[in-house]
Amino acid sequence: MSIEQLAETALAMVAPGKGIIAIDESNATIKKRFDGVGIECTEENRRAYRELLLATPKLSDYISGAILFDETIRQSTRDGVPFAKLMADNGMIPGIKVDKGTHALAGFPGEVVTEGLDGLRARLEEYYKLGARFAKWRAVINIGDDIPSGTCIDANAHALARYAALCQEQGLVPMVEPEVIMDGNHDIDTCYEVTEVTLRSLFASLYEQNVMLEGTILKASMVLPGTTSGDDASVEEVAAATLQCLKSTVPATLPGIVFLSGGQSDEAATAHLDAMNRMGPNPWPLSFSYGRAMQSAALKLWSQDIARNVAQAQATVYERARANGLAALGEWNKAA
Ligand code: 5MM
Repeated sequence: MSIEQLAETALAMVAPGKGIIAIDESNATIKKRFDGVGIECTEENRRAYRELLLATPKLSDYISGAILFDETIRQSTRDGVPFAKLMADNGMIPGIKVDKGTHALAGFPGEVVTEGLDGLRARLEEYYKLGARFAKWRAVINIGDDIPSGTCIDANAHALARYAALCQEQGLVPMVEPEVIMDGNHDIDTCYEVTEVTLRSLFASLYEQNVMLEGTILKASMVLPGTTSGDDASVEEVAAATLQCLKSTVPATLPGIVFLSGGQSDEAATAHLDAMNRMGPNPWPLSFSYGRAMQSAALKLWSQDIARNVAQAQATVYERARANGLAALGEWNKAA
């Protein structure tokens, strides 16, 4: 796969006013989400829910692609259209989560490393055949007493870079996601420092592994005070700190940065993205790859009557996509 083709896909993922919907919850995570609203976590309910999301009318107005889970990329609509085909037919790029989740980092209590490199080349080859054109791997960095350690940050960066190199070899754009977790009583400056060190380590590893940045997308967390810190940061403070941190660590050759929502409210996730884009021009397009901040409202609505509420839930997905698409341009109007 040529770098030009990878770069073309990467640029399409962050096309002006468009972002990604993350629906790559593993079965354990989607069970938690379904349990929260009283939906039984059967394979058919997971399929029906993912169909609802992907078949939302005119979703591609604001959505360039979706990250799927292994089970989902093998599933089809009720009428038998494979989800990857449904997406491609509607102008959206299929993506696939390829990490195998986080595991305790031996010797470092409280810290985790993401696994999944063994056999990855063959899995990527299969996902490409199934229609995927980008992949995602998420590393988790926790903040707490004396953590994160440099060892944890570097181990995760190394795995992300090895994954990214394999993706490019197999023709998939790697979305690299080092998530600095919001939980904890740390202040916003600590989150800034941890995010800065994490991104420095990541880009050093990507360079060492010969990853072409022109064919790579960063999925970043925002710089926020810890959820139990009792601190409040204004929308402008979060946006300014996040932008400053990214500008001092992320090369301008990267085609784009998309954010995760990480447990922020729907409105906060949209407002922060909007503020960052209003503060531009920035070196790269800044867009979204939200999971919860794209889905929560729709899931709640659907759960009230899964047979009858499909269209209503889809209207909610469209509304969230529209708000975030406008925020990706710095044109979101809270009141509208
Ligand atoms: C959708 O959730 C993804 C994680 O799933 P597992 O924990 O089951 O592997 C997650 O990587 C997600 O893509 C990102 O964190 C963005 O989602 P949020 O909800 O943080 O925007």
